[in-house]
Amino acid sequence: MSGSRRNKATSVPRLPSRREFLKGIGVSGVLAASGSGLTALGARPLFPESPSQSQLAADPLRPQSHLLPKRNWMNDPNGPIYWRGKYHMFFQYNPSAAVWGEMRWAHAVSPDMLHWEHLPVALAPTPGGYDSEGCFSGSAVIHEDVATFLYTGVKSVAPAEATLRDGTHNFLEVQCLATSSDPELRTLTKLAAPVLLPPRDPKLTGFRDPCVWRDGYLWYMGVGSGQRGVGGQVLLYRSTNLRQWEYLHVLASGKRNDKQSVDPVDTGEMWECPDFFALGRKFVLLYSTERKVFWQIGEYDPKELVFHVEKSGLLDYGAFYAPKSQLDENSRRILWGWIPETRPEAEFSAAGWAGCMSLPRELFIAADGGLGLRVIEEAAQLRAMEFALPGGKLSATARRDALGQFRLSKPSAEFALRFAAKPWHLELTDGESPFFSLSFNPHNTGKELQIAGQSASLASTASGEHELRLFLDASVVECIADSKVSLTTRVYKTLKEELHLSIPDSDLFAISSLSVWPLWPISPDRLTT
Ligand code: DQQ
Repeated sequence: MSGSRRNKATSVPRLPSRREFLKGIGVSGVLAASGSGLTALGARPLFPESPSQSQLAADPLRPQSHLLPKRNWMNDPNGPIYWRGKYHMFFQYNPSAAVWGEMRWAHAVSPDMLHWEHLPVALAPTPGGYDSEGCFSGSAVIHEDVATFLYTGVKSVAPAEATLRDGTHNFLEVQCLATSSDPELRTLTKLAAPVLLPPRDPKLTGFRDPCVWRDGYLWYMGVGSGQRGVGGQVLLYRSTNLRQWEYLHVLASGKRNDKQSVDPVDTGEMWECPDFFALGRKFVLLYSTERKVFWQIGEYDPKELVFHVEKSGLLDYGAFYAPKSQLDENSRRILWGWIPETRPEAEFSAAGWAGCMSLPRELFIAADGGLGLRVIEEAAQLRAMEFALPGGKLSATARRDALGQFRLSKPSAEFALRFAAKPWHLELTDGESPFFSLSFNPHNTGKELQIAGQSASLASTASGEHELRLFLDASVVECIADSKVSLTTRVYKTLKEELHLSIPDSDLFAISSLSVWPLWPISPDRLTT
């Protein structure tokens, strides 16, 4: 489901379900007979063309400074938490192939949110259990000094009983709990029964992705949901112990639109991965639907438990989905998102890996009351030697000569630009063809910023100046402009030669400053750990 939907979002054909996928490669009979899936095939290699570890490590399209599993598919960040001096990241993961399926929680740990070590899978489906078809997204909190995980368990049921009906799957979704007393969170113990069942309502479009927060001695949980013909919703529950939950009311709700699709995520009638938290003096709700992530900022009435939305917007214009936030050790609100593939499924499946985690982004309330975001300043430790285009009174010729010195041996760099509200265009090129291009045109209303063929709206500023930070990491491009507008995209090109920068003479003075730092990889190879 999720994988298929995501790839529609990014103009990639729908992914097959696991069953369809296995049937496609001729193993459905074996699967059905064994009942236990991919490992039951004995000596017959299931993915004969699956790349080796060294091929994966050398794949030039694999990011070097982002978190991703050594191989196979990943999607949403789950339960990111700072615990006992370390950052723990869990994420949706398929251990068997680079396509969505068999969802479980992979686990990685970091001292600094940048460098990661992979640990064994933390949560996996229990055969015959309420999560037998998948451990979907959720949250981690600390309750009475015990790390506690709330996640959605899914199992196949008859269509009439299903809460997730996307045209491919009929899943019953229930909220489940697991705990860990292990300081490294390596071992999670599940409760025998779910802690929350879905409401019985034929119009329900889904019931998943719990986000959990505490207010005093009470716990609250928002569950992603919606109503057919009405819109997406977040359902609010309350508990004292995370085990018994009382339904309160709808915390937030979308509007009806007349889009038609079997999958309610496509019509906006199902909100996935809600995240609700205090930020400065306001509250923020994030939710994912129609392949995009939206934010709402407003006041939260602590007595009535009602969220009054004041401002709303789009979190990212590109390939960024199902984000989840956490507090870091200094109480900053840090956001993580899944960066999906935008190339055809056959390509990423053959590559043996799919998806990566965004860099950590700090959230704040911007001066205009909207959502502000920036890659954490500690990412500067990944910078190698700076190239800076001289500004000031230098002539165009002197600037051109300086630009001519610029070389990048790998597509892995951070760019920082300041520019006036005048059109400009730059290309990073290996001499044969542009690797990617970046341009700004204040007259192109609603599409002022263009990156590798994708556009974003960048409104004028009071000062008339803009700033932009862009991280290029192999096939991943993460760009944030004016600490407000985010555009994450993918570029699937391999380099023939070193990259250089090309800026037309006429545009040289529109860019008041340009710095580029090659990025240090976060591990000795491309395997993250
Ligand atoms: N991905 C998970 C779901 C969630 C979706 C399944 C969003 O829990 O709704 O992999 O990408």
